[in-house]
Amino acid sequence: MEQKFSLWFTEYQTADVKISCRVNKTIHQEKTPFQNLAVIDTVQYGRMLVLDNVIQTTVMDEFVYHEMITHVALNTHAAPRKALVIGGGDGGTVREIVKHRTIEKVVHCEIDGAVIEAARKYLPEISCALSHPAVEIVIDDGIKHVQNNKNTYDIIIVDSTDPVGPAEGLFSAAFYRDIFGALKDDGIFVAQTESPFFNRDLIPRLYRDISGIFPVSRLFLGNVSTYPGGLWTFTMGSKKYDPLEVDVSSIPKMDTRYYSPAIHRTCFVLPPFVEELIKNRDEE
Ligand code: AG3
Repeated sequence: MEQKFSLWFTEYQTADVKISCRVNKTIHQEKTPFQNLAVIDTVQYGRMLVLDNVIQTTVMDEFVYHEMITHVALNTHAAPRKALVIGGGDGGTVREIVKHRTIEKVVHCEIDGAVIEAARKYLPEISCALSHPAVEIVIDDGIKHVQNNKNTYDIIIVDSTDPVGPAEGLFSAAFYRDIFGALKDDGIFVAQTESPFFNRDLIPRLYRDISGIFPVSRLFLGNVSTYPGGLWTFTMGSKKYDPLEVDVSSIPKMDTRYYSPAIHRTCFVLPPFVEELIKNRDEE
């Protein structure tokens, strides 16, 4: 029998939980001005992007996250034309956005150009739309970008790393207010908001902040096998449209593997332990 290498990559998902993946090969490693970046080829998940030792995305399960962070919001908006992605240097979110026929322009604002370069070279399946004619790449701080571009976007997607290090400011009420200002009158914002098992302080705070700024706020779920706990949350703030009022039978047929019109509904059905995180405590 062929012997497998005993080379493993380990992420500490919390101080007390770790995930390990058997490695075929380290494809690339560098220290950027912002973080440590690695692309690793793993036996189970294929190539994965790792930033500061945290799994960002893998060729095997990236579709769940990128489809959910994109299509729920874009199919809630009547005609999204101009979208902004903050973070998401691997390009997966941009790839999903350009599947929408109304989209004319995607501004992709990533603070660390090295992530984009590595994704282009080593993760072509994920980064393939980065050279799409509608896409403009801006290497800048997303916080500055939303402050300087008022009333500009139909959709803003915050595809960030965990709320430590470079992404910390992307989980603040001040940033959400700037996002509100950068959206048009019927704009929609969505962010990845971590694990309902392990981030039980963060999620209620974010939800409270977002619902204090946007008339419509909704939390929804997807299942990302390599993220802590698997079950993952996304939070939407919308100025006008409610994702629960979408006529799902009118959603155009899309090339997706997780998102579907039925999932557009069911992703908002929250198990009680998740519902509890966003319950308005004043109403009790
Ligand atoms: N953004 C990373 C989500 C957080 C993952 N956390 C973790 N594995 N501990 C995803 C970037 C994909 N575009």
